[in-house]
Amino acid sequence: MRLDLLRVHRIAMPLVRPFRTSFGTETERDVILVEAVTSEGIHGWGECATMSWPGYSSEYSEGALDVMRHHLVPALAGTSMDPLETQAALAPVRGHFMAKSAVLTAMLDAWLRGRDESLGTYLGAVRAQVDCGVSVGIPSSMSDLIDEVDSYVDAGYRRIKLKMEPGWDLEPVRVIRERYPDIALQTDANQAYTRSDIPLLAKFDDLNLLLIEQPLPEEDWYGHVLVSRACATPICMDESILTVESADSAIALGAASIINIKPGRVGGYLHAKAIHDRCLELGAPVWCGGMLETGIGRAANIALAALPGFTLPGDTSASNRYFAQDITEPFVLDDGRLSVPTGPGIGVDPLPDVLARLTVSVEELRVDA
Ligand code: SMG
Ligand code: MG
Repeated sequence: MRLDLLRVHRIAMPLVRPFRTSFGTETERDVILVEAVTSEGIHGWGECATMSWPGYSSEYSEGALDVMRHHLVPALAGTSMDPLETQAALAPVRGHFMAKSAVLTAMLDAWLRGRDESLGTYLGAVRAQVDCGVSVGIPSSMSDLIDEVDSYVDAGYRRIKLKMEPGWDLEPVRVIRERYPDIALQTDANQAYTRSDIPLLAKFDDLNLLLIEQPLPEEDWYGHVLVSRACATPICMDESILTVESADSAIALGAASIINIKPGRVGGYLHAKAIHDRCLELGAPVWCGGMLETGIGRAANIALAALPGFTLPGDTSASNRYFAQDITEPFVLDDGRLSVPTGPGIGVDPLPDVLARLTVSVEELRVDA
């Protein structure tokens, strides 16, 4: 089996509510779906985790498209569909992990469909359902926060994550902790603090949080060591972790004790599994992050979250947390959990009519033999 072409679909997905973080607000997901078409006519799908602008990290959708067109697709010339071989073919291109992940996942999905094997089985999933958390954006008022959290608790989510930034941190988290004394609760700063905020971060110790995620800029490794020393609350890294070695460094240096694994951020599911495997060896818990994925990216993330080291609930929420209409059959919460797809590959397909309705543009990238 050979790769014939990659079809890149650009889709506009309105979010059910704006999602504000310390770096900006998303109102619509600018989604790139990569469709791999093989010489045998098998179609595989991968979703790019980029947003339309480089606020979460340096990657963004136009940049991902550019690197796919000019660097990734040309690098695939002559390779087989074997996942290790395709991953190796893209390795000479530095960075651009989200673009690589989308391409590699589409190819992996096609390859697995050809073998009639599910992604979960291939990765080593050990459970049929995964515990789900939900990430709550920075709202415009405390009462909006309370209403949103109430709705998620009522829906059965097993963990609540509150986005925070300077000026919206200790007080809202305390309000939610007092309202829900026993709920699993954590925060995510998306790099919004500096070393001078360490005394403030230490005050979260009173609030019995699972973790504080990425308090400082992604490059500030020693700063995270200082935060970890000052706080009893476990520190988790998201943006800083790009490779197995960075995860290993985070744990060894004491910069973090928990790792958020996002397949897009680390260059695909094989790298994500490798980080999981290393953290499992080290005894460091991991959990599956989210990038407001459609059902395509979500299906694959849920398969990953079923690996044994994913012991904390992920940002793997139900479709209706994000979209009125998902691009696949919706993922529906069942007692705070989502089921791992069991069909071949990622186990889901885009609904053709929905895809057609939401598509902004389609581009075919041919792979030279
Ligand atoms: O997919 O539920 C989701 C979003 C989870 O909070 C989430 N992601 O830093 O962890 C993170 C953010 C990045 C979102 S970029 C808009
Ligand atoms: Mg995060």
